[in-house]
Amino acid sequence: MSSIFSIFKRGLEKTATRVSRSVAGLFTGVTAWTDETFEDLESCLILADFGVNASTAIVKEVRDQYSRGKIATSADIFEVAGTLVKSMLEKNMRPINFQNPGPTVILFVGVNGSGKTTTIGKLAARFAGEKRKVMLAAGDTFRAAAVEQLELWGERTGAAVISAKHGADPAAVAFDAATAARSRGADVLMIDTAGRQQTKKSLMDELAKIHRAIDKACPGAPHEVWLTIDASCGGNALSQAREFSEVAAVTGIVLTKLDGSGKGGMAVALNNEYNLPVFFAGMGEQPDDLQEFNPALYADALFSTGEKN
Ligand SMILES: Nc1nc2c(ncn2[C@@H]2O[C@H](COP(=O)(O)OP(=O)(O)O)[C@@H](O)[C@H]2O)c(=O)[nH]1
Ligand SMILES: [Mg+2]
Repeated sequence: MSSIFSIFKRGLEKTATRVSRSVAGLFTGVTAWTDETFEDLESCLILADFGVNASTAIVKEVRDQYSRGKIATSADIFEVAGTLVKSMLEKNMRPINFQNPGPTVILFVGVNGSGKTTTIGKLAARFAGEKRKVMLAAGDTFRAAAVEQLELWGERTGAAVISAKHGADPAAVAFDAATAARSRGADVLMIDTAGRQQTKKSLMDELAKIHRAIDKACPGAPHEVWLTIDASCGGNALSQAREFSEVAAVTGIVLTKLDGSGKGGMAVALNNEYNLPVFFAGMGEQPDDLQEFNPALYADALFSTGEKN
């Protein structure tokens, strides 16, 4: 547990430092908290990308407890914020919809560069480590490099990769992969997709076609549709989430690059806006840096000033 906490702590360090500095700054030389103090506190949280709704809720709780004389220091604020953030995140958590018998089919969607292929590779390593038979489908047929990138992860993790030549129909690749996953008795099939299309309508059509192809080969699948989001995009991450939840039946989120910026509050904003569980968080480039999302560790890493073991 301690090492996983240290991954969260390191991954969220930039955000935590930024929040604690700016919040502590609000209280230097302040004897009584005023409307202005609370407004500034809200701005600090919004700047760290907690989102307007969550920031308002945190400030409301802080204000409430302050007026009842329950809290008095900036350290108290961290405690209130940590507790609230943890419970906000927990309410959307659920286990992965693993099928028994398999295959469990997980479709990955998200803009180019958000971390789909890397996440699939890292999860292939994780699931293989849990003794699951993993297969991968190179559904991003747009770019030859994307297929090679997935094949490399296949070699590293021992997962079979179903691919087709550059420019092939991604729905056909998904169909072949789901068929193969069934006949070969795979436990998990993860399907990569391209993140870009000329228009939103064509992206929607393509994802719907992939969805139908998977369901045809493997009735009821995909069992999960995960949207990868680059947390360092800030507000843009929220608009990506909106776009993709309109074009695909997204069931969960993988938040990547939490380490990349001081915008680690994004997990909270996404949760509040879309009520989707965050399944994994990427906090660096190493396989171990992709961790199962844990609201308590996340909240502690952001708001605890002391060390935890
Ligand atoms: N720092 C950091 N980099 C990441 C993380 N996840 C992915 N990346 C990097 O982001 C870049 C784009 O990732 P990729 O998986 O190719 O994105 P895709 O286009 O959605 O498939 C690569 O250079 C990855 O190494 C993360 O959690 N942290
Ligand atoms: Mg890719």
